[in-house]
Amino acid sequence: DTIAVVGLGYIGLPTAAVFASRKKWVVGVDINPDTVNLINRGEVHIVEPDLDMLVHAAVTEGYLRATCEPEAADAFLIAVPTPFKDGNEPDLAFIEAASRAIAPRLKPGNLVVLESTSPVGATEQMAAWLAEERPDLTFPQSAGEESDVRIAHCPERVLPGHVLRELVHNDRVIGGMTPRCSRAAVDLYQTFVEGECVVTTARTAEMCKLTENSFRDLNIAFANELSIICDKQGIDVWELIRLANRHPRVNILQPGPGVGGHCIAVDPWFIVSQTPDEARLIRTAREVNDGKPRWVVEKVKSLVEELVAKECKARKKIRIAFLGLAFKANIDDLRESPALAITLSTAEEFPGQVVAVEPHIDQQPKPLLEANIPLVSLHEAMQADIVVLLVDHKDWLNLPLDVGNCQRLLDTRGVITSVSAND
Ligand code: SAJ
Repeated sequence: DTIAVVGLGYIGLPTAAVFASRKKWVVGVDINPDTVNLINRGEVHIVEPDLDMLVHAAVTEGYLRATCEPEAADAFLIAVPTPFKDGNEPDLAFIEAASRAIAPRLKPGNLVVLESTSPVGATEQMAAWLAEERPDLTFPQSAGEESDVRIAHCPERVLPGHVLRELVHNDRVIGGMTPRCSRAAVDLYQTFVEGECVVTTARTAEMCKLTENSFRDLNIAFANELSIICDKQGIDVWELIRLANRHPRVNILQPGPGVGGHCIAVDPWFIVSQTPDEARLIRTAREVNDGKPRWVVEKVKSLVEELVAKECKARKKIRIAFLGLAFKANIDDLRESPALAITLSTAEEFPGQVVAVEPHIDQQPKPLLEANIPLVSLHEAMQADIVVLLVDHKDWLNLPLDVGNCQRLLDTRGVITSVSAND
């Protein structure tokens, strides 16, 4: 059996490599020739533990190769981005392009699976694009169980940083356009999935993925709202959450500087854009989480005013250090990172006064370069007048804590529990 994986990004490449590691013939398809060449040399363009080894082995053994042009295969997996266009609707242009690109290669008996996170109805839309390109073949929307081509949605649900483990061990939700389509997709995924493959409809599978990320967003928003309330009330939110979580039916997540990454901060908007009048909680959670970085910046500004009022230093001389730039702990990914956004907007208010520490990257990223924010050592950062912890990296485990009269520490992640300010 040959499997074509269209889109060799954070999901497509690991999935292609895992199929290849189970001795399936895999052709990876990507529109970017640099990505294709790199993979054909056995190298990878994304950072994910053990992925480099797996891809290298798969390419060397000949089970995985990459190309820009789709080829005939038994199953096609589409794992392309679905960005949220201009802030008001999901953009299916990549799914459309991928569908039209594979359509000429389709044969009776083929299976096409959409893996990309999608709004409800996207799988049916994909099937419609395929049918438009191939009037000579039959598809489930018109031919039902007798269709030549089988179509299913099987959303990815892996956690960046643990992709290879979660790909194998997580349960998979498989939504075929018909039961026969679902069965074909289950057979395919059972090649490597050790979790359960649970069957449903395509629309339910689409909504399921959006629901999972909205659930997490909502619960983080609750924690973030509590952190702002507690700040006003003079209560330690971390202690509060630890105590409340001792209740057998309470399990509050952790507040932070905001929600980053390309999934949780985006997917809930898919639901809001399709059902704006009904999705009231989901929208509010997004707004609460999106508002948190601004709150942190305001907090930093008030700390500056405090130091000025205490006559510690002139406003222009106050140095502010940010610990962590990634969108979450122990990764190097700066995409949609609230930590990065906070660092940049503080530097706009206090140009030349901001430094940052990010142990997971070696080179100063472009936005930092442009904003004149140097990357410094942890030791140097701890000398700043205001130190703001933004990411709970393991690297801060033994922070040198010696907060003087004229120094301020703002911990947005509750890593430092025993800060003793001397004043
Ligand atoms: N965060 C908090 N407090 C918490 C947990 C997370 O502030 O208690 C923040 C993180 O710091 C980060 C953001 O939320 O900025 C998102 O991080 P995450 O670890 O919750 O999730 P992602 O974006 O890395 O991956 C999510 C996962 N979804 C769920 O856990 C429901 C993953 O399983 C999905 O596959 C992925 O989205 C995706 O691709 O959709």
